[in-house]
Amino acid sequence: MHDNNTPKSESSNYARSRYMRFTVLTLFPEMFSALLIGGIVKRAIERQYVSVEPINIRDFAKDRHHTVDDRPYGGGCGMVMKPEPVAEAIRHAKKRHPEACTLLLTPQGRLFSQMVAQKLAGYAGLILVCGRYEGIDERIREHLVDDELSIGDYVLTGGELAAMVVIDAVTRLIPGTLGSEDSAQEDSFSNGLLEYPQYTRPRSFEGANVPEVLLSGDHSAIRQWRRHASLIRTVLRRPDLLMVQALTAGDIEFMKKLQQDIKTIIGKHSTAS
Ligand code: 21W
Repeated sequence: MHDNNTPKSESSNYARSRYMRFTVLTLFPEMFSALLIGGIVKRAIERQYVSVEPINIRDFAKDRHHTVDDRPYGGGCGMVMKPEPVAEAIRHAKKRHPEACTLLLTPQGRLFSQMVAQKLAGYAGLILVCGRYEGIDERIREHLVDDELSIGDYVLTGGELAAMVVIDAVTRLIPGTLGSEDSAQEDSFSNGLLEYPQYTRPRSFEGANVPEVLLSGDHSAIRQWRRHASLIRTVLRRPDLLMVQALTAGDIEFMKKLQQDIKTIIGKHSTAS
């Protein structure tokens, strides 16, 4: 597919500090053409910030029928991916990219997160191994991969969509892949809070108005309103995030005021009833 082997030479663009090579080992390489349909990953590939090279594991099967699966030892339903073609495919990818980190996508893996994405963005290459059927022979995991990733507690039909999630999240952390107007630093999860609500024109939409402060031009008031909105959202929807988030003195003050307001309301309510 988009095997654009060479990054733009560093002399042609001194701002280009990093280049990421994704090599995907899969039985469904065609699935990865979805990344070329549109969006930031497509642009990053076109502008040669990243490359995505899907490699068909079946190409490494040696027998006449290119067999990649077999029945599980010990019995049970379904099929297991044979170790030999997967091992050959991994060795092939590692030989071409000795600096790459080899990751197995599996429901048993470490939970993928923004922090993991940031760490992965520091590698020069990632080799993403996607399983199908009931999984890959355990000896692959033991000897040929550096780490195992899951994207969440739900059951997919294979590792390919998970690999694309990793490619998407890591690509946008490569400097230059986001437009200048956008910054990965400002994302939710990067500051540890959920994002504040966003609005655009029209000012009034089906009777719902944009908050006045956002129209005020008072940038300090806007910054404070957004911070407060982020805090409220995070308290209500993801209090778990606040337990690890470093809150400022202003944040604590704001939340104390909220707490006081809630207490006042509850107090009035119980005296009234
Ligand atoms: C789903 C493979 C379920 C195997 C032992 C005994 C990669 C994934 C996947 C898949 C099983 C990720 C069994 C979140 C996911 C993935 C395919 C269960 C049956 N094993 N992140 N019986 N969710 N899924 N195998 O499903 O490959 S990352």
